[in-house]
Amino acid sequence: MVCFSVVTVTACVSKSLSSRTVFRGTGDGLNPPHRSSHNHSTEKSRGCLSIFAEVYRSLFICNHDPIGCWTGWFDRDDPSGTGDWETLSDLRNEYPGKICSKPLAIEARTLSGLTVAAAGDVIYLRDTTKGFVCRNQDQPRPKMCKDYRVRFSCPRSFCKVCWTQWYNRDAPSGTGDWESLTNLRTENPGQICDSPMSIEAVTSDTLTQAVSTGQTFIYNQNEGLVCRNTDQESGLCLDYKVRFGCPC
Ligand SMILES: [Ca+2]
Ligand SMILES: [Ca+2]
Repeated sequence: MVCFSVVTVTACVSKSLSSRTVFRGTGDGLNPPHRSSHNHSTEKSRGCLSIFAEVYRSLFICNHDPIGCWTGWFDRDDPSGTGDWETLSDLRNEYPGKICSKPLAIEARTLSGLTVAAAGDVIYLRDTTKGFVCRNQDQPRPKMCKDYRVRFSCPRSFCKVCWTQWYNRDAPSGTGDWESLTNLRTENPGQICDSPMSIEAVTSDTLTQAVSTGQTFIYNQNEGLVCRNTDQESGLCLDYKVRFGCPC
């Protein structure tokens, strides 16, 4: 996989901005943005546009989706018996078709969100062929395993995502633009899946991809987007809208 250099990106973006070209996202988050039809352009910027499209694609793949997609979180067992058994064979039986045949990575967290390292348990098994097991017998008595959930990274060919509608619940006129998943779930009950696989955010006016605005914010599928005015050089966030990618 080839990533373009920062120098190339900077030069290209600089040319684009000088010619007042605005880039728009295509909506699926995986394809390059296209140019708004009412913006000025020059031959230089058009050449730059194609470069930028490829840069965007490469940056997106390299920085945001390095190995495909993550499944939702799975939690089929609790540690009340011999331990917390979240094995791939059991999970596949309970959730047919939800996990790819050859996961590329596995992540385990406690139900409260702690990493394995932070939880401090002795883990018996954690790999992409058998899954995850924490045995109570491996913990110093009388400690038991914590309750874990797991998810798996799968190849791109497995990544089927269905997008929710766009949400824009807030404007940055107060402390910032709060499009947090918690707030959106509260205000739109039952509309957003339990474990979104991805998120896309764009500005509400020009549909610019959030990652291209240069602003600082929290931005992930587990928390949504939270942009605080105090974190911006300009002192004001742009107005964003968000949508979430869910398992189909
Ligand atoms: Ca569990
Ligand atoms: Ca907003």
